[in-house]
Amino acid sequence: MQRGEVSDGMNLEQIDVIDSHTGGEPTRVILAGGPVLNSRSLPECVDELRKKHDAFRAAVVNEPRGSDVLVGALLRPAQDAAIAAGVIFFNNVGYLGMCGHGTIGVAVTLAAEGRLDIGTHRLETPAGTITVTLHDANRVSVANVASYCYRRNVALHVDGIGTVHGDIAWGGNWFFLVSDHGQSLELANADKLTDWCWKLRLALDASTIRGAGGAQIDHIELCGPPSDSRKADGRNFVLCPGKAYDRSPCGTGTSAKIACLMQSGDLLPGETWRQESITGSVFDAVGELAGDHVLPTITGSAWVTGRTTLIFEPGDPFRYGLLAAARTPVGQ
Ligand code: PYC
Repeated sequence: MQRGEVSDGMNLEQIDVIDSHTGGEPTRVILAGGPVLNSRSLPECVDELRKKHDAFRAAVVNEPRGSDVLVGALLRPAQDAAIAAGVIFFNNVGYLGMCGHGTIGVAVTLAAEGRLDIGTHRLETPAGTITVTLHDANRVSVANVASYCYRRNVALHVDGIGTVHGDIAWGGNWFFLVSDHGQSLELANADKLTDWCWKLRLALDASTIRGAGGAQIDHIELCGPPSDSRKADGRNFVLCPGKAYDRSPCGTGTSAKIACLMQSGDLLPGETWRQESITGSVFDAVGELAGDHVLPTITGSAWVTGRTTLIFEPGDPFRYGLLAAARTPVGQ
């Protein structure tokens, strides 16, 4: 067996990774090792990973080697020579269609490894092809997948909270964007915000409210005013599918947000929206209108935080992650 190869989804040795953070939110890029996938298209690869090698996902990002907040990125050779690489993002409970902070982390990581030059490159994700522009060692713009607001002002009854209203929007993942939350979007309030949003998430799953084509809405985004209007135009708190909150302003969540703003005429094409997270990190977002969709470009910075070899000893009782067996994604 090759170094790091997973022969049956349960047979890991060593995997080389580089960790980075984008606006506080971590990304772990797998440089060497990982499952041998027989599928060609990225959506098929995700399916194969989910069905045959999910232990690999859990082992790479979950405790004791990672944490709930970590997003993993598995690189794949691109199908098309004009595309630099394919990338599959995953988290503590499953796989993401696209990940904005993760894409910025991947670009900065590949640049640090000498595998991506300053300039513009295309990457393939399960949600579609995106374009990244590496401005320097840390600063990256991501021209994300076409985004849109699907439904506005949808009422949701939440036990113990009452009725809240949200816009349902796609930015590469599905979001329920809530403004009438009455919550203080402060880092010191993160535990309370997490519990509050999780109640919304459970209520959404129990309801018939879905994204287009019946898709599960697995990200909750609370929107509010910025800490300082000289620094940002809005602040958010985004709760991800596995109950971890995004420390960055969330690239796909910011895309969903500006899609809603642009499609209601509250943000003009070419006008910059500065989206702040509860940690105070900021993404700049600008969009163009394209028919029923918005084409968002998100700009942020990432920094490499570590180079590590993950080791999977055969006798380790938590070889595949502490919570691998215990955790089941809501609604799946
Ligand atoms: O930046 O798009 C993003 C993201 C999604 C989940 C965590 N970060």
